[in-house]
Amino acid sequence: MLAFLLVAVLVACAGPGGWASAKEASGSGKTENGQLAASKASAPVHAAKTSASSAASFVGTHGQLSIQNGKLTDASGNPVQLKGMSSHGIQWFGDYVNKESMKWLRDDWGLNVFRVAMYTESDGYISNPSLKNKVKEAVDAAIELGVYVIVDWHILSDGDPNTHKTQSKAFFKEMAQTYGDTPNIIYEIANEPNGNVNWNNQIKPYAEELIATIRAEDPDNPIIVGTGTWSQDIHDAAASPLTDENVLYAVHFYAGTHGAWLRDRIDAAMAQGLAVFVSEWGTSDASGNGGPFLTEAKQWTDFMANRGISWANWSLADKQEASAALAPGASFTGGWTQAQLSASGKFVREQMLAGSGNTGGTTPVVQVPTQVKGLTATAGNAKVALKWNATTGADSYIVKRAEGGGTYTILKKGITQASFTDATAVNGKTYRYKVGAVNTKGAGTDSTEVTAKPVSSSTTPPVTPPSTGSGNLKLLYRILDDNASDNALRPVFNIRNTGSNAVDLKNVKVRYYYTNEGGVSQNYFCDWAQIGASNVKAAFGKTSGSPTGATDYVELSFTAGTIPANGETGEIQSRIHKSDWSNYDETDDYSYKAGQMQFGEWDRAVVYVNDAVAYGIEP
Ligand code: DCB
Repeated sequence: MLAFLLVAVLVACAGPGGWASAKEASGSGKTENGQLAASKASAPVHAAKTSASSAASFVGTHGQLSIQNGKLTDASGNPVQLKGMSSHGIQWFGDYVNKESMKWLRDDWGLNVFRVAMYTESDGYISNPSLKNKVKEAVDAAIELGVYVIVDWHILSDGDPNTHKTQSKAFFKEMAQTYGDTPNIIYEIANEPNGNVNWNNQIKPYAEELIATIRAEDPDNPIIVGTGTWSQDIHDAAASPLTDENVLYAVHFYAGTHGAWLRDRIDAAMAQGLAVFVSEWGTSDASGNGGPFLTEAKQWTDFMANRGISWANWSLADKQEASAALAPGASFTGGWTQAQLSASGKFVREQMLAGSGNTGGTTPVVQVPTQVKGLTATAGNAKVALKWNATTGADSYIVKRAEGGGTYTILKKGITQASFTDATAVNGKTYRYKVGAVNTKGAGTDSTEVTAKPVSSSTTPPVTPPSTGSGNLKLLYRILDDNASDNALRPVFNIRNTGSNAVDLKNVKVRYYYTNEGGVSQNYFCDWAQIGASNVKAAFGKTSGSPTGATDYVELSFTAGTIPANGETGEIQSRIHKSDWSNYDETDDYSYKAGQMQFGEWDRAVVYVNDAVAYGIEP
């Protein structure tokens, strides 16, 4: 609170409120900046927009950023460390990018910068240019909330930033024209160059062209430039830096993969005068999963704090992967309790709050939780399994039960997960259930009610595998990205059961055959599955007899679930990487079908039931 008051006083002294005063403050003692301030102040749209943010906001206080002596510096000439979150790919997790969530992050986490990660490929901007609207929503929100915002051109499978240079230039030109007159925006022109590209031949020429494009519209806001090998090769940039004065160089790290050697590289580059921005880092390993490695991550956050290096953490998403900050089902609009943060999210929030002058969680007024939504009841043998959506503001849940047409009584209090099994239900009786969420302020509105009638297992319909390796199962297949030479295989499967018996997934396997160039070990990730990604397991194997396009296979198996009669598993999104992250050539892979972006039957991947071929043709 004290910090808040001080800030308000400082800004009040600097001039008449809001954005213009911040700009004027930047002019004090610096003619060059003063002139810029004047020209920017004449841009009506954003002057008006920005003044909507409170004068004591972070950007209101710090104003125009620049690089001075290799450090990110505010309008008053003081070094400033920005800390915040990166979105996940906005084509997948864009729902978490909005003014409400950003406000929550600002007030409860101490965030002062937000990074919008707009993938170029993988269903990103190149095939879906309307993603630009999400970027603009984020920038507008950041301006209103008085925080900085990084617009990230998220190249990844397109390792060479020149691949989509034409689109990149048009995109940043528009961003700079629209937002160049606010001090909020920071441009990140190439997330992670990788593959067969290096600083001198591809990245630096690209950066020079992009910087010229941006500078024609915006003379001074910071530009972050990615470096080679997924933004780890800062030494190459240090050996041949760019001439623009307000450039920062990206280093990205994942605590389970990158350690002291990369920190040493940063120190060496800083000693050579480079300004470094860790515009993406994760507590996981470099796949985005594994860990979280919090001890290693703490070495990194301490390192960055000691040097004043700004950072953005990957990622604001509820994906089932260690680097995601939110628990599955967390609200899109903030209000997250500790239970709705992942282990990584809790850690990152602490690191963001550290030294921010914000004690977190004290500013927002606690309100009763919102109504519990999505309640379902599944009857079993003498039990009923209840599930619901994690609810904004909930510290715990209360399950209430009524028998037949009777009145409700409390069945269980203090539940901290979004599920509960009623093991006291009696077979043959009909029960009604409701769930309410509570916190220190009180109880929210109960959910709508659901009913269930448990029955003894002898009367539940049998789950039987098809008698023979029958024709009851079919495999539907599609690809998640159409880049056949990046570092990931991304087949998506959906197993369809056309028979009249449910099939127990424990008896089912799927094999996908391909060539493993280089023969290194590999890792499998189930990115998403309707049957639950954690129920999908994978093993790698080698074929015999050298069939064409199939040195190796990955075999999926399932620890739970059934495919209902005339039903499907739903999507099983798979991703396979080599342990050294080198590229695949998928074009000749036995089970790969180029261009198959929509589901279709595909018999070049094989479904087994009880280890006998049930569908498809082995290579
Ligand atoms: C970077 C990317 C980022 C990626 C994370 C973690 O990639 F900038 O997009 O995020 O680091 O790998 C992951 C998400 C996953 C998603 C996947 C593909 O967390 O949910 O499925 O992107 O879109 C890196 C960083 C470092 C290295 C390799 C990669 N490395 N990489 O050092 O080898 O290959 O993606």
